[in-house]
Amino acid sequence: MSPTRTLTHEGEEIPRAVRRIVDETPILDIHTHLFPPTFGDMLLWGIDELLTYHYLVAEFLRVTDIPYDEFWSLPKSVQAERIWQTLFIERSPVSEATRGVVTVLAQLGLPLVDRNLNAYREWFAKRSLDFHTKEVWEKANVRKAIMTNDPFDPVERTFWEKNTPVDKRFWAALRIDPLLNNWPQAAQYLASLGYAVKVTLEDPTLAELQRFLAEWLDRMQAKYAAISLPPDFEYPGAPVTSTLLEKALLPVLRDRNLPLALMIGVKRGVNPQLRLAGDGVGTADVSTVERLCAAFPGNKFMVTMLARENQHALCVAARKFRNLLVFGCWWFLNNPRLILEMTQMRLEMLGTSVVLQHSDARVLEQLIYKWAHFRSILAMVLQEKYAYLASLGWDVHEEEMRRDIRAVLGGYFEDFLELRLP
Ligand code: FIX
Ligand code: ZN
Repeated sequence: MSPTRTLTHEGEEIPRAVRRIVDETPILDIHTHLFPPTFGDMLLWGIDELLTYHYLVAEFLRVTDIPYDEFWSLPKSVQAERIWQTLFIERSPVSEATRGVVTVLAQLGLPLVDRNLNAYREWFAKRSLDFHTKEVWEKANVRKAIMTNDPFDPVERTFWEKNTPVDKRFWAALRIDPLLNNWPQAAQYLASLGYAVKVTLEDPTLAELQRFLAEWLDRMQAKYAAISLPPDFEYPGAPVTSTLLEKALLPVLRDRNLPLALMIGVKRGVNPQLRLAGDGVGTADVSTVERLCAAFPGNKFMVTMLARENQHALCVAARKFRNLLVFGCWWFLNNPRLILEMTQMRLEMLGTSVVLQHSDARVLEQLIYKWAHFRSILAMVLQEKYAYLASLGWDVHEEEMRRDIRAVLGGYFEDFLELRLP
């Protein structure tokens, strides 16, 4: 039996080496709601945006009796002040979303003793957005962020139609929720854009729909198309849904060797008075993912599911289908306890053929906390995995750790993009 090793091949203590490499590895963040500064107000940033993040709105509204409409009528700065006072001063910021704001303030070097919101505001007000964006990117150590780009949003659409520059830190993803979730409304909107699309899915409409998809995938140079779906999403399912997938979306994506991202399990508007904060979660059927992967072996699917209950079966499905990439601890799963469970399970079932996390950042500075918090958990999980290998005498090389960590922090998505299926 070789002597128990606790060092890497290069002679560094394994826990220290893992943490260092996890921190040093730049991240490809494959799902965010961020935009480049050239997209103007679509890029949310600063302390008031951080405090009015819909996760915090939900946590605020549950502990106050303010009428919903009264809250929504308040200026954003007043909403932020109420949330700061209620969740950070009258209560300790121990939830993941409140703790995240404190992480951001700490990493940006702002004093936390005084808890002076107006002093924070003055600091942010003095920041030039370009410099600030650069500093946030560096602190989060993100190499690219993939956006959520919605041609059904008339505001965002104009930025694309004007060929607004997108800098190299950003890639696009074509988001097309209305297509499968509200086809009649989507058809009406596409017709208003000049596509000869009717609600009845006859061949001319399908051809026009393929033209729309191709034009926007190419205009954005999108890396994937994405749809969020309710827990009861099924394939085969409603005839319209099956036809839209089989005769429009999947053929166009296959021709371009681009994946379809399915984000399954969201119940939109369970409490509509909370607006963006009003969505809920439901357990979905992983069999639908299996049937899609089996029915379309030449298409690539990226899947994240919102219910904790779906995670193990999704890992099993990924073991069966090489055209299935599992990604992220999405939304209500993005809490340390669940991230730890999912990260261990995914590494143990999929090795490094998985993208373990995405940030879902809506506000620029969230990149800092979402990735700082995840890196701590990833390091803890990998320290145990590599220490075990070393204890048996396996030679743990730094370059191999770096390779593995880059994969699970987005590199595997790049490999998946290159994958050409027969
Ligand atoms: O569908 C999505 O992209 C979700 O991530 C959003 O709808 C959600 O509001 C969110 O930002 C969760 O983190
Ligand atoms: Zn999202």
